[in-house]
Amino acid sequence: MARSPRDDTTPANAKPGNGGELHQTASSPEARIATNHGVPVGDNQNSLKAGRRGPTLLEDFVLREKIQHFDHERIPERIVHARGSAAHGYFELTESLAEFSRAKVLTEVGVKTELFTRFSTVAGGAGSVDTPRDVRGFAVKFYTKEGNWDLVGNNIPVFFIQDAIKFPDLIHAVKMEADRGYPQAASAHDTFWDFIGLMPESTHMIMWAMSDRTIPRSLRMIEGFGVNTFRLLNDKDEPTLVKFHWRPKLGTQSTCWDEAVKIAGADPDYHRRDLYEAIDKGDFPEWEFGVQLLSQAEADALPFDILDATKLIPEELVPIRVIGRMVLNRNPDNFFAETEQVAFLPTNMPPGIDVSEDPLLQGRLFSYQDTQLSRLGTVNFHQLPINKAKGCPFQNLQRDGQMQTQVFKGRANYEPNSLSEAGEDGGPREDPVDGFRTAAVPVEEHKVRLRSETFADHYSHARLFFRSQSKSEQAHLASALVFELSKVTLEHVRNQVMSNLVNVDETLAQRVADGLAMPLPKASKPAVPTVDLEPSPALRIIGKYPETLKGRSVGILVSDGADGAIVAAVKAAVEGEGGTVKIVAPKIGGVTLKGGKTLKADGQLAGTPSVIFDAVALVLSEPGCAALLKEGAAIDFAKHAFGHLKAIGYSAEAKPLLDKAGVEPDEGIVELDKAVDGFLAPARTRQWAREPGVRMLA
Ligand code: HDE
Repeated sequence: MARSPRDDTTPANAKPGNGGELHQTASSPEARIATNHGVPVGDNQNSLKAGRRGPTLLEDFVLREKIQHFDHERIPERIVHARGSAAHGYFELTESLAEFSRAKVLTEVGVKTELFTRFSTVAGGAGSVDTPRDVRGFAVKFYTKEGNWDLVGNNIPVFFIQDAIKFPDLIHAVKMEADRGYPQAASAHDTFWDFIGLMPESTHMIMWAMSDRTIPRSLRMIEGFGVNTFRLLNDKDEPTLVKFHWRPKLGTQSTCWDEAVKIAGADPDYHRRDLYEAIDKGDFPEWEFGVQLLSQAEADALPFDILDATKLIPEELVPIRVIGRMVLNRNPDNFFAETEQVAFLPTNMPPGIDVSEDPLLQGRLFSYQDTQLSRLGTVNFHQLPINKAKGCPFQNLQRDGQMQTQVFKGRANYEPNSLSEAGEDGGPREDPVDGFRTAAVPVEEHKVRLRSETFADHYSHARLFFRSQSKSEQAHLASALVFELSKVTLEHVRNQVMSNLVNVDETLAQRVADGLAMPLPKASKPAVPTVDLEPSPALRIIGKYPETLKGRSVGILVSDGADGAIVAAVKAAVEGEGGTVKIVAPKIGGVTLKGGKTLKADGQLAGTPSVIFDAVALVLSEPGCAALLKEGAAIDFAKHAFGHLKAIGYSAEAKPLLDKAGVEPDEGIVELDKAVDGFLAPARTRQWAREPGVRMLA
C-alpha cells in the first residue's frame, strides 16, 4: 500500500482521530498534558461539543483554561528598553577592592558570581528590529552572596539629560510620534530633534548617539558603562567615588549605517541570533570589568561635576582599573520567564556599594521598582526564579500580596517582638554589622528646586568627544547628523539643532550644514563659555579593536561546478582562527561541486545577503557565474560587500560578477586559489581606506 507523505514524520504512537486529526499519546504519567491544576487531559485536539457538529459547551474547562491562559500571555512591555536579548554567565573577580569596598563580590578574588545580563535597544517596541541607530542597554544582575547587585547601564557612558524629571519628556520625544504612531525605533524624526535642540545638555550624548557606537556589529562587541557615579564604602565606611566599565574582549565594533539599515530587513533578529548562536556553539562572549576610582577631593578638582551624567571622566585623567571579567556561557531556557520577566533595579546593591547624589540616578531609584510593579503586576516579582536572590538565604517580614509563593510559618510577622529569640519563632532581626549602610555624605540644608551651576557647561564635553575621534569616525558622525536632520521636516528644528552644533565645533557644524544644503546659523548662546579639554583618543573605536577572525563570520557564495578545494581551504582557515563560515547557494539544497560532490547550503542566496557577514568569498564555476549575472541578489551580494567595506575573496571564474557589481580592485579584493592566506588579513577587519571611494560622507 502506498504511504501517505505524513507517514514519514508521524511518531509511532500517533493515531488519526475520526476527523483525521493527529493524536499523540503520552508514554508515561510524567509526560502527559494536564490542566494548570493537575488534571490529566485526555484529548488536546477537540473541544467538547453538543454532538459532532454541534456548538461547544461552556462545561469544557480544559478548553476554557487553555484559551484563557493564552488570552493573558502578554504582559506590558518595558516602556523603554522593550526589545532585549539576554544570557546567563558569571563574574570572576581578579583584583580585590577591599581597600575601597566591603562588598564580597568586589573583594573575594577568584570567586565566581552567577549573573544574568540583558542587552536592549531603547526606543523600539519588543517586536522591533535589532539594528536601529540607538543606545544599547547593558544590564547585569549579579546574584551575590549578599543580595542581588543590578548594574543597569548602557553602551554609552553619558546620558541625554541631567535630571530625572526630564526622562518622560525625552522618551515621549524619541518614541513614535503621538498622533501618527511612527516612526518605530528611530530617532530620525521631528519630535526627537525638537526636544534635543531645546535641551543643550543633550549635546554630548548626541555626539555619542550619532557615532558608530549606536550601530554595533554585535552585542558581543559593545562596551558597557554604569553611567551614573556610584560610591564604594569600605569596612570603615569610608567612601570612594566610582564609575563602572565593561570592555568586550572582541573589541568595540560597529556596522556601517547603510549596512545596519539593510540588516534590519535581512535579519530583524541579527543581534539576538548572533548572541544565541555564539553561546550555543561554545564561543562565550567575555568582557573585562573595570572601575575608575576617585576620592571626593579628586572629584572636586575636576573641571566638571561628576554628579552630572552628561559628563565622562576621560581615562587619561583617571585610569580604568580592570578588576574582573564577565563570561556569558548559557542561553536562557525560556525567553519569557527569564529575558522578559527579569526585573532590574538600580536599588539592588550589596553592602559596600552605594549611590551618589546624581539627580538622574536618584530618579532611577524610584522608577524601576515602580515599573516592575506595573509590568509584572505584583509586589512579589522578586520571587520569580530569574529575580530571586541566589546563594544568600533571605527573610523579612513583608507578607502576602498577589502571587505570594512562600508559605510563612509562625506568629510573629512584625518586629520588634518578644515571642522568642531571634531566628526562632520571633523571626529575623536587623544586622548592624554586616547589613547595608549608607555613606554619611554632607548635604546642603535648604530645600531647592534648581539645577546646580556646576552642571551648566553643555558643550565642552561634546567638543572633547568629537575632537577625540579619528577622521573616519568624525565623517560618520557628521553623516549621521545629516541623515537624521534630513528626516526632520520642520526647518526651525533643524536650525535650532545646528546652532547648538556650532558651539561644539564649527567645522563639524559646517560639514553638516553643507550636507543639508543650508546656511550655517549663528551659534546659540551657551550658559557658560565652552572650553577646550584635552582630547581623549581612548574614545575612538576604529584602530582599537583587535584584527581577528574570532567572532567574525564569512559567507561563501557557491555555484554548481565550483572548486570544492577552495571552499574547503577558506573554511578551514577561517574556522581555524575562531571564525564562522556559512555556505550560501542559489538553492537551499546546495550545489554539486566540480568532481560531483554535493555541498549543502546554510542559506539560500535571496535570504542570506552579504550584509549579515563580516567578509565574503565567491567561489563560482564559469557557467555558475554566467547564470548569476542575471540574478540581482548575487550582484547585490558582491556590491554590498564592497560598499560595506568588507574583504571579498573570489575564484577567477567569479570575476565577471564582481565587474558587473562595480567592485574595484583594492587590498581587500583578493583572488583565491588553494592558498587563501591573502584573504585572511583583510577579512580580519573592515577596509576603511575604501570608504571615500564608495560613499559621499559629510
Ligand atoms: Fe532606565 N529605565 N531610566 N536608564 N534603563 C528602565 O525600567 C529610567 C537610564 C536602562 O534590561 C525602566 O525595568 C529613568 C540611564 C536599562 O530590563 C524604567 C531614567 C541608564 C534598562 C527606567 C532612566 C538606563 C532601563 C523600563 C532617568 C543607563 C533596561 C523598564 C532618570 C545607566 C533594563 C524597567 C532591562 C529600563 C527608568 C535613565 C539604563 C522606566 C526614570 C541613565 C539598560 O524604570
